[in-house]
Amino acid sequence: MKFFEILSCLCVLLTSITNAVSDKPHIIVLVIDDLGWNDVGFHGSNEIPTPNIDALAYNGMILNRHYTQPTCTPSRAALMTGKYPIRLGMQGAPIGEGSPNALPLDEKLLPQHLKDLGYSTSLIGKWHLGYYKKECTPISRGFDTHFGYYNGWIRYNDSVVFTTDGSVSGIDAWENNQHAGEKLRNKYNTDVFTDEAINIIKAHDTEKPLFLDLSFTAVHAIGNSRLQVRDFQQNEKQFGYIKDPDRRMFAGVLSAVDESVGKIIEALHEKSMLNNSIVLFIADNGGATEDSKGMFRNTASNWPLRGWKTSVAEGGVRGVATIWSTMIKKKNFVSQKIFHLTDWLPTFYAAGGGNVSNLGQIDGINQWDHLTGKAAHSPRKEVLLNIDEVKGDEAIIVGNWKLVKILKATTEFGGSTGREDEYNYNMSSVVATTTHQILNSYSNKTNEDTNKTTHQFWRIRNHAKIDKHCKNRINDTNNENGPHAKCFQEGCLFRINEDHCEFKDLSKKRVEVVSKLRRKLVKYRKALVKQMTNIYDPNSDPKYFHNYWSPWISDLMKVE
Ligand SMILES: *[C@@H]1O[C@H](CO)[C@@H](O)[C@H](O)[C@H]1NC(C)=O
Ligand SMILES: *[C@@H]1O[C@H](CO)[C@@H](O)[C@H](O)[C@H]1NC(C)=O
Ligand SMILES: *[C@@H]1O[C@H](CO)[C@@H](O)[C@H](O)[C@H]1NC(C)=O
Ligand SMILES: *[C@@H]1O[C@H](CO)[C@@H](O)[C@H](O)[C@H]1NC(C)=O
Ligand SMILES: *[C@@H]1O[C@H](CO)[C@@H](O)[C@H](O)[C@H]1NC(C)=O
Ligand SMILES: *[C@@H]1O[C@H](CO)[C@@H](O)[C@H](O)[C@H]1NC(C)=O
Ligand SMILES: [Ca+2]
Repeated sequence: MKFFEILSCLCVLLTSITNAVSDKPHIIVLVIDDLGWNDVGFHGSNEIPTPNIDALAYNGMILNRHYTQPTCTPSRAALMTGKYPIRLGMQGAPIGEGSPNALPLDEKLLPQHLKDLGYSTSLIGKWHLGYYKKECTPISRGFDTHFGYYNGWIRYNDSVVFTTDGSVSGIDAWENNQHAGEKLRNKYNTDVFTDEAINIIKAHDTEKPLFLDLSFTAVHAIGNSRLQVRDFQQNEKQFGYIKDPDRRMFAGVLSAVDESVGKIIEALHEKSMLNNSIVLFIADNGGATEDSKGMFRNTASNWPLRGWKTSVAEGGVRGVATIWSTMIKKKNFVSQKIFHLTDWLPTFYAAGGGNVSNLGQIDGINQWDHLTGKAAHSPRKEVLLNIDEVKGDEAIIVGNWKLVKILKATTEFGGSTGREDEYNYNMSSVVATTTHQILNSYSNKTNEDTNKTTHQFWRIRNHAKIDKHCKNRINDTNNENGPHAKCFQEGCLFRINEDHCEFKDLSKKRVEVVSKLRRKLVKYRKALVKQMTNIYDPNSDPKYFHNYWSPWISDLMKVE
């Protein structure tokens, strides 16, 4: 027997011993791409029913101040490393198709840490952290399995993706580094990803803890063709009451995600895993609203927040988030505490029984004791939202204050309010979901009458709505010359715990606060690694790789 064979036998033995006594929670993360603050029913919109997502939220803990990065790649880098993207050179634009950039290979990622604790790890859907060589792809970076794609988006019906200028295109669909285009061709990818997730749950050996990262294409736009739904005619009928045809498409895309959430909860329940699971539902960044003018606007709504995807205004970085687990102390609750994407790495590591001091220097803060009620106070008091040294955007929150400098083009208010008279929110339909029935069966309120539940859920929804903090904003039209503070040159200071809509600049009145926050930014700037820039490499053209976007650089080629 060779040495490494003995070693691997030993490992198997050791793992099976720890398995037998393992009570580590399963961790399920649902990442929705470019979902807006006001797209879910539980934040107050009546426009698009999201009964399963809302049931998850009302039964769990709504994280009403969960901060992300302004765009996809930086957010996913933060989630995977527990570090602010400025430390990785990933604070700028998302990785472009055929661009030889990637999350630095010396970083140890969330799934790798969880594997140390005995977890099986699976990624379904989007990666977007680089693929120019095989070593950068999910399978090489801690995921036991991956079914999905490497770039920032794919078409919902056939996994094709184009470069931004539309000149080059190819298929982006992979299953454990093998071509998987056929599995996504002529199907709707939200459904395919959901079925894959259910298969992983069904096949899971429950003695082992599972980390499942389900990262949807939805509700990301697909270049200039915007969005795609499962069945266009049916969708037009179902959402005919929404006047904007693009928003009707958005409603269909989001509804499919809502159905998926219900199916995942059901699968976990049927497999008897849910009682020992953490389910986290998050947006990776703010919605790309109708006003965002970019190629990737999806008619999401961040109303009443200001700004959109790419912005460090709240609309770009205050993401939808809710968490459910029997282990979480305060359920049926809206948390106003600050969370950041980087927190999940140490939080999950701690939940899995790891000692967070093994994680080294990270920006993420372990929130597990806070979530489970072992610690009375939230450990996070400040968050760096970003420093983009090329665009000039930057923002930091310390305590009640936010110091922010933003590009003019991304600070307007916009998005559908979903509060028009013709819409009604149907709480009964939330309580009627199987999702609610299942989640409720794990609570102490199985015999509670429906009226009481309905009443409680309305109360939670009122807490999660932030309209009352944005009175000035409510009547403001989408107008960059409006009365709200401009933060393009000197930046603004907002009392963000009250002024959620960044209306009233206090920087001239509270100069000492400004100085304090500036000093913090100076300190962070010292740690900043110059951001990567996208350069399309023509060698990546899918025409050289059977029409697939594929890793195109091998280490051999780099030898001079
Ligand atoms: C997917 O949708 C696009 C855009 O509508 C269309 O051009 C393409 O032919 C579709 N692919 C398949 C396999 O139907
Ligand atoms: C975690 O690790 C640190 C440093 O190795 C050690 O001092 C501490 O006692 C450990 N904590 C637990 C709970 O094991
Ligand atoms: C609300 O949902 C319930 C349960 O699904 C349904 O029976 C009822 O018709 C709905 N009410 C309205 C006004 O749509
Ligand atoms: C969940 O697990 C706890 C502790 O093992 C047990 O007491 C409870 O009955 C379980 N609940 C359900 C709904 O299975
Ligand atoms: C149910 O109530 C018991 C006793 O009050 C408590 O110990 C337990 O944590 C509760 N379980 C849940 C899921 O809230
Ligand atoms: C907003 O507009 C409504 C209707 O025009 C009006 O009743 C309300 O007083 C306005 N609120 C504010 C804060 O201006
Ligand atoms: Ca995104």
